[in-house]
Amino acid sequence: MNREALMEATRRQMPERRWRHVLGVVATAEELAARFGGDREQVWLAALLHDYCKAWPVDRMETIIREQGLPAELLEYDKELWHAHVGAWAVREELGIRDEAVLDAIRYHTSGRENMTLLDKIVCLADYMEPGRDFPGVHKIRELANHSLEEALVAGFDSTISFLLEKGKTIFPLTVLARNDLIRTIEKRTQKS
Ligand code: DGI
Ligand code: FE
Ligand code: FE
Repeated sequence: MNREALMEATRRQMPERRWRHVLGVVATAEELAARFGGDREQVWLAALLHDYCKAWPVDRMETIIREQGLPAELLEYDKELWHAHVGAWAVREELGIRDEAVLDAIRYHTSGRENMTLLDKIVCLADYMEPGRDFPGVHKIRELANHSLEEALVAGFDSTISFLLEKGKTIFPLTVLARNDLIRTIEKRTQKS
């Protein structure tokens, strides 16, 4: 599929407002790649497809998790986490995307994970700070992103974790592991310099 066909296939999955968010993530991810590196094609593709099934009905996602062998553990956590894993499955099935690095960036864009790749970080951070985002702390995240992907991402995860604590919700273990790992990466870097 060419770029135009991929964009059309993605736009059809979601309402206009979500599509504008996706375009914001694509533009922001491209800016981050210009600053920090990253394969332009992979960045574009993963950013475009990251929320592919965000607007799908929850029971459709649940069925896919159960029947396609996705991690059953997801069902015990917030439904907001499901679209990332189901999205990676869906773009492989429906659009023929086979690049595992792109599929991983989609799969982990919400939770994060340990040892996030440059591509994972760019997509996850762009999702936090695209121009349409407006939540307490987003300015700080944009500022940190001028010099450090990792520091900006920690600020992003901090805001999500605070939000979840505030609401009395569970925290998916990968989010805690991702944050710990990023903090250690930042610490190692400051010890060296
Ligand atoms: O799909 P988007 O709205 O663009 O953003 P996203 O994929 O980052 O989803 C974020 C939502 O997921 C946010 O409202 C918080 C919710 N969420 C629920 N449990 C967790 C979680 N996010 C993370 N990172 N970790 C969780 O345990
Ligand atoms: Fe998402
Ligand atoms: Fe998103």
